[in-house]
Amino acid sequence: MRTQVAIIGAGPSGLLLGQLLARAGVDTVILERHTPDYVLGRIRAGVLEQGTVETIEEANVAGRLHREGLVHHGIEIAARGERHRIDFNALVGKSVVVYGQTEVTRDLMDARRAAGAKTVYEAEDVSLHGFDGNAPVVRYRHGGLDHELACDYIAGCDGYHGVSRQSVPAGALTTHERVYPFGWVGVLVDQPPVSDELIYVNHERGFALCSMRSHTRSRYYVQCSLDDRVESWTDDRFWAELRSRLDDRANAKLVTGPSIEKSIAPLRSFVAEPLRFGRLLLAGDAAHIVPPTGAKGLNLAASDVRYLSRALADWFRRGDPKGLDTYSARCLKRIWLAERFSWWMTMLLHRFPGTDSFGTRIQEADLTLLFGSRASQQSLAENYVGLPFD
Ligand code: RFL
Ligand code: PHB
Repeated sequence: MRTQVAIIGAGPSGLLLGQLLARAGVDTVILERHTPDYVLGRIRAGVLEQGTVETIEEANVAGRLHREGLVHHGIEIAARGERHRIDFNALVGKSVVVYGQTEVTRDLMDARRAAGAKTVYEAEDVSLHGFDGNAPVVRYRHGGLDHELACDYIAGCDGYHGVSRQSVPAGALTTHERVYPFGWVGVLVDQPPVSDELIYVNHERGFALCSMRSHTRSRYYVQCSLDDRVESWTDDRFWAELRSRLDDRANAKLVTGPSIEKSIAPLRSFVAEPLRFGRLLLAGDAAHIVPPTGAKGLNLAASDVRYLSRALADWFRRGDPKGLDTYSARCLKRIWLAERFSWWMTMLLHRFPGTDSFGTRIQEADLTLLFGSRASQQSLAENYVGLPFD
């Protein structure tokens, strides 16, 4: 089999890239390790920046997003018994859209199927070869048989644990990492959200977040210990812990119920540089991870894919290598800005086990600055809604 771009991974990065390239007339094959149901079963991000929405529009898959997505003009930050609204409209004249990653992925899967583009699900033992030359090849097993996919470029969209980044020779890659001493336990529930907007909570018992997927489906998180097991978080324990971290007004609105999904995510910051190795290009979580506090993971993936789709289209249509040559540097500029913001939101809102009095006072000063300074609120708003593309 032969294609122009072999895409490894059918998460949001791989599917969005496939759709943008299809619209540019570039042929792709996606190889995905899991089944479509497995991919759709992972409950992850919920907030889309305007730039992400525009990229999804460019891929022509924004119909349901515009019908069902909830436009949010601000968020609330709760700390020290007060709730402060960060008014995106007033501060930066922009908004975000709440629409789950699951739904984005489903829309992209449907569009890919409708376009007749090939996706091989349950592709095993994917291995990447020859990307340092002109004729890369991807080998994999499917249905008990060995297969070979020849291509012009390989897009590594296979997430943090994928094979693409691991295929780069040691020494060609520089990595930067921060592991945080806690995780988030998240619950999805078919009950209306406590508020029209997201509430981020800094509480002495730890961080909490009230988010949503629709007017009837809520997503809640609480900071948990790194060695917690999901089985030890019964629904009753989760609701009691969440209640203990929310203010009276939020608690009066909280409707609990049986969880329809529950999972624990560790928090990590990670960047691998550069994003290009000859004819292998990394995008999304394959190249970088942010802690979810700033809602940047999916948006950053979409930002890589926006640059990559244009770079590949320019190459295949006009033989213009400029986009591919500058791909890594352009992505990394945005990646580091999102890494900084996600790290800062994480430091601001969590309780760090073992932090000394200096660390505690600095966090308090950061909250005082945010609540008292329009400039500080504007900086948060500017980053949260998404920095401009160059
Ligand atoms: P994904 O979504 O991980 O998709 C990668 C795909 O590649 C497949 N794959 C392989 N396929 C073939 N061969 C192999 N060897 C393969 N290895 C892996 C995988 O099965 C998968 O289908 O990466 P992508 O597309 O770059 O998308 C990135 C986003 O998913 C990610 O940034 C966000 O979901 C991050 N994230 C969150 N972001 C937010 O903005 N808000 C959140 O609340 C939020 N919660 C989360 C998250 C990420 C989590 N992870 C990674 C565990 C919660 C969790 C639990
Ligand atoms: C979510 O709805 O899952 C969500 C929203 C905002 C975040 C993280 C997660 O910062």
